[in-house]
Amino acid sequence: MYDWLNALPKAELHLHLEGTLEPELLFRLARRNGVALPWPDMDALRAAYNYGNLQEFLDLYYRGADVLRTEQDFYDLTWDYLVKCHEQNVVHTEPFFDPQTHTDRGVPFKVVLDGISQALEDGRRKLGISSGLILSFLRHLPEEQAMRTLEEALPYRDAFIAVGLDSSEKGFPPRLFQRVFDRARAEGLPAVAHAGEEGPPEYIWEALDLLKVLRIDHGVRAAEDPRLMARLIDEQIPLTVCPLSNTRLRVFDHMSQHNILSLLDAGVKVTVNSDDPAYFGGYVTENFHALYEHLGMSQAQAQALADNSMDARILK
Ligand code: ES4
Ligand code: ZN
Repeated sequence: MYDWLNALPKAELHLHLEGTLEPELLFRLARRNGVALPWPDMDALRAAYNYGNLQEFLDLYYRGADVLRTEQDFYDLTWDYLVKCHEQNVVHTEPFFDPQTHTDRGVPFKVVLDGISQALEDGRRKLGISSGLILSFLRHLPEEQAMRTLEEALPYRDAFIAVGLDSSEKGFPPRLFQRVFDRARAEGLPAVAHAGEEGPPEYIWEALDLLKVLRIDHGVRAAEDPRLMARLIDEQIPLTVCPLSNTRLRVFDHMSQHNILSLLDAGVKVTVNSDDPAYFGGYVTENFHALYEHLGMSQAQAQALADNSMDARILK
């Protein structure tokens, strides 16, 4: 079944480039850039990949991202991910990057963007993988900083297909970012947002009604709200679900309790994605395979999930 799932042509719609930083590359870049690390070796780092919730993961993810300094670093990070896509028949990807994670450390916006964009271009040319980059704002920081980031990005408007919203969810509702999303829309940039991962269904309503998103990232807590479920089904709003992420971050205690196939069978347009594969133990195929192993996903369900991912692309 692994090989069959791997061979399915699919799109990935929820992937943080910073979350593809494998321990090997992290240590190599630390050495290349002379960055001191708090872990003596890769095994010690891997031992830290044991999170009680989203925030515990994010603390490690931002710490890891500190080794990314040069344009070449961002190129290498993105290229390694695209090679994985190629191996797993991900024919289209719409990855996120978090510019504030880098600009707040003094890495210029253009350094980050140029490294990523060059790798995406090489991915199109050498691997045949189509792609569109999503600029994601950090919701644990004030809206003014997101607005400044958007303004810094607008000279490179054509390098993006959309804006997104990520980082710590609880206590940072989508409504706090309405003005920056209004501004992005006025510039012709569509939106997506993380909502209903750890946060309540109300955050999904706000993302739809105030930020006017085309897709919800995660969204698994929609199942708690029957009116919201009816809307997602009626309007066929895609949810970019990340099964291994949800179990690693304890959104569900065990994969056998994950609700993705119930959502699919109820008529919700759900897709399978890897979120932060270096930190959660697998890329897209491993996420599909976990659904087969623990939820008894059929080939027809897998095909429907893969078809949904192709349909839910922003870049058609
Ligand atoms: C993230 Cl799993 C997850 N949730 C929210 N923000 C994120 N940034 C990177 N991974
Ligand atoms: Zn995410």
